[in-house]
Amino acid sequence: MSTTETKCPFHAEVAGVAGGGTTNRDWWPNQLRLDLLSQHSEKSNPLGRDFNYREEFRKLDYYALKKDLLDLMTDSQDWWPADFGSYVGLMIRMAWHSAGTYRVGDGRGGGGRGQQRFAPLNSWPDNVSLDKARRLLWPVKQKYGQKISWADLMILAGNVALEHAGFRTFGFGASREDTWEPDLDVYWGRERTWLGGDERYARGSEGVPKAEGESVLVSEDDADGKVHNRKLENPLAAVQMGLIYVNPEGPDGNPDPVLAAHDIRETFKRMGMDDEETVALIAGGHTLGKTHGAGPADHVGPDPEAADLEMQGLGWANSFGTGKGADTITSGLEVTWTSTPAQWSNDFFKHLFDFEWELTRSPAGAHQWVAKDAEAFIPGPTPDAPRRRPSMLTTDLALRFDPVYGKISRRFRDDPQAFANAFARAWFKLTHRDMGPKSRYLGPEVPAEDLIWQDPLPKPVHNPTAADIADARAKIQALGLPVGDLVTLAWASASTFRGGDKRGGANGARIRLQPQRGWQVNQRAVKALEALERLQPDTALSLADLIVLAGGVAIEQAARDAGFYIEVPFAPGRVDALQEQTDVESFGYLEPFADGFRNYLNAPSAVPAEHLLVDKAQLLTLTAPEMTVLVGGMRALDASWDGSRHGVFTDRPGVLTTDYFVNLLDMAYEWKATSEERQLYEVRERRGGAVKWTATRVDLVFGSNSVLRALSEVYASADGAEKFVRDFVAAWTKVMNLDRFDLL
Ligand code: HEB
Repeated sequence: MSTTETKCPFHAEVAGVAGGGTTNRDWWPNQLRLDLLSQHSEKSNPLGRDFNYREEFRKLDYYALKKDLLDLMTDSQDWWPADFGSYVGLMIRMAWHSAGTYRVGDGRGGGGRGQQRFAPLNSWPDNVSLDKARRLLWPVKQKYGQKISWADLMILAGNVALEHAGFRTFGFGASREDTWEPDLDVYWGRERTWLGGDERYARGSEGVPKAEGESVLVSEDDADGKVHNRKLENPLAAVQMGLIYVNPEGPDGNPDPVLAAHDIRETFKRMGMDDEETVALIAGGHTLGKTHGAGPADHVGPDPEAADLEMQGLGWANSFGTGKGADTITSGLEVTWTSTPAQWSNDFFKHLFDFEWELTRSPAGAHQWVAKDAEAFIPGPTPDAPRRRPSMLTTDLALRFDPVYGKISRRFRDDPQAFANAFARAWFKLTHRDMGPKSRYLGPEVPAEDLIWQDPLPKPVHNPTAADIADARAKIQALGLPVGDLVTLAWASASTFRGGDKRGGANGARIRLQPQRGWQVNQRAVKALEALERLQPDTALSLADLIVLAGGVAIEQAARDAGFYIEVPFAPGRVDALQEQTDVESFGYLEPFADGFRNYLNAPSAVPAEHLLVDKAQLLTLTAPEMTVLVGGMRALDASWDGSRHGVFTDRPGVLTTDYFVNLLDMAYEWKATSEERQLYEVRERRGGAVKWTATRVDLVFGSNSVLRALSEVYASADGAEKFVRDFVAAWTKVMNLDRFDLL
């Protein structure tokens, strides 16, 4: 892995068959990715609409499963013999790589969806040999069938491996439901070679493509006097294409532990890990198992996705020696950290500080470090293999030579209990932080303690009756606030939800807390919020419920004004979180750079705003029709983030009409760009040339993109008005309830 730059497997083209040939994406590479909004449909899922994983999991004999997993750890198979007679290292690495793709920046990636089974992850250079780990698990998966998902099983196998090694884990929660096809939405970077290129970095003063607004980065000159001025593109959390995090040999293969620490700090931060968690995780993981680089990388065959049919989904066939056991080539590094690689210990830190380290090369030619003047007391992977000296990766030495990591590492060396405790908690966070609220966790090993990264919610204090709700409705109406104000507020509250990690949403009313309250995009919403905050004590509802109810009341009013009597469904039961239950930094990642639904764009963007709209819609788990009806509806309702009228193509703002679609598609108007920078447009009457409205790219894309235009035509048609109101209310209600896992 680290010694070669494998070419992307572009095969001879499959032609003359359905789906073959030059595709729309080849002709128009910048086409809007509406396909992201129809992923993982029922059509790809063999379990069907009625399958309920929570119910299925309840039928699982959890402890029997754990027993089988424990037994598996030492049940070495001839086709892939266990190092040291134990698979614990392999299983822990599988679980870590499953969870470790998570990025806090957009909440995508992570172990919650069983994606390691599919490309690209099943074939990432960093995931070499994990195909074997999953194949070893298959008999267990087969035995328990749908009662345990692959996604849960991979993480649980990591936990059981740690327990097998004598480590006491912090707990385990299930509920990671499998997907059945590769995710299309996760941006992994734009390089076209594995581990190659560095397009994700802007260097020096050249500046970053400002697609995601800010650039979080490594600062210019750090205390150590070295210059670290390369900037990693957001929301990426790995330094190279095909890696989970960082290059084990150091930045671009430069074996400098201090520079490696900078990459580690940046990438682990993007998974939401601080320095202490990072040190604990790396050292804890590398307390067990070994790395594999018995020979040159050119002995290794194609990855699973590129391998021949008869490989049956396995990849990286190895022609070196026996191709397995002591001859295994995985990373190309050949390191064993501790004297008991199948048993938990404090050896990692002991060795890290007891020895001085000498730069050497693995049999595969990769940079690694060996303990100077040490005896050869570390076991080899097989009983007959000679003992070796302790060895480390460049990134391991970072835990000693970075001043901040070094301090933490010394503390852990001297206090094994503190280390074990920190690792247990960090491992639990690593493997659970993409699962959403703790209420979703299943199984007998869910820890009682609330953790701040779970975005905890208080126990409900309100239990409103139908009369209470009716009373609150009347009081909301009596406030006399504009429809657009209340709709913007409810949207602001609910639309922080991210399908990837199931964070955000209206429950908790965190819009009243920092940081949401201070976000630029919420400026207008906060005004309506203040009115509802004053009203709330006179009602029997939580503020979170009141905000959502008020949005519904406004929409009902707007529909009535358009001639439709429709009830916006309302499911009470939300609670109000406290500031101390809200990690300000971590919630900061939920701030939208763009929210096309409210016509918000934080700054001029290299990525066209309509693409950012699709990105946001995908986080909200919306389909293209839902996105369409919501944008059209919110424009009609005059619900832009700042009260501006871009895209409000109607003479009756605040009324739930189809005017947005009708006027957008009307040939009586023409559209002209007025400002390149802010990407604004004027809509003029063709006859006479008077400026009728203004618009953004997000508005005009519904007329310009052929698929969105087709959807817009449905609502612009003479028979579209009632359907529009119904569809809008349905999509709106979906958004309001995205985080209501209690309703499922
Ligand atoms: Fe690790 C292994 C790197 C972190 C756990 N790693 C490993 C290897 C490498 C690495 C290269 C080898 C592979 C082979 O086989 O060859 N890591 C790394 C890096 C990082 C890490 C660079 C960042 C700094 N780990 C980590 C973590 C964890 C881990 C965090 C958990 C927690 N690993 C691990 C394990 C192992 C490894 C367990 C072993 C495996 C076996 O034994 O098989």
